[in-house]
Amino acid sequence: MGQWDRFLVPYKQAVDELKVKFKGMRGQYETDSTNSPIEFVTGRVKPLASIYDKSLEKGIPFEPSEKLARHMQDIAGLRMMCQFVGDIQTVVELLRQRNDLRIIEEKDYISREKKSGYRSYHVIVEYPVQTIRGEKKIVVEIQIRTLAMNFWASIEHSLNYKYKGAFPEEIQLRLQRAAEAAFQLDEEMSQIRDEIQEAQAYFNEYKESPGSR
Ligand code: 0O2
Repeated sequence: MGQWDRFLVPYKQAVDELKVKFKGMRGQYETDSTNSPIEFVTGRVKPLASIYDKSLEKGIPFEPSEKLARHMQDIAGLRMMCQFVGDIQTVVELLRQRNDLRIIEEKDYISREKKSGYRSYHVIVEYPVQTIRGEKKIVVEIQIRTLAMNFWASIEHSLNYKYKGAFPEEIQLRLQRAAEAAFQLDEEMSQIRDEIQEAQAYFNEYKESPGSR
């Protein structure tokens, strides 16, 4: 096994464990027949090519080291998607209450979006994994965002690969307008949240016991 593979093993373990735990949170809401603030969860270990690009950007030597682990906080990354903007704070609160991780930093790109138009709430945590050589604390970035924010971010992210961040003016403008439209969509959906959730609860009940209404 190469040095990088060995370095990334505990990151993969952290991502795998947290994915199970966070999906479990959603499952518990379902069992309680309560609307879940978590719609779905994804996770990944940052691909080596992205670690390389970011280490160049940040001026960190590209080697599997403690220095890299300290300065690159998103080698292990989880994403928690929510239906409504209001759910995001509920999820953050759920994270604050957990005793299997320690919050190091919170970055609120929702109240103050990035210049690109990017919106999300980032929680950087320290999560201990148990290895055969003892406990290892792993830094994990958890991005919490609505489905609309996620849609925008994934489109912008793929365009970024093509243009390396240097978007033609026309595309830049459209992306900013699209970010604004996604924000408006979130606002509108929040306004009719009660109606939507009542319909979803009705549908879930129907799935469980058709013919009871
Ligand atoms: P990938 O491919 O998702 O891994 P900082 O040192 O705090 O200023 P840093 O470490 O880059 O900056 O952290 P930041 O900006 O808080 O968050 C990093 C991650 O957030 C990014 O990882 C993206 O996943 C996401 N992100 C931040 N800004 C944008 C943006 O404008 N558009 C999109 N689509 N995503 C964004 P990576 O490493 O860039 O990419």
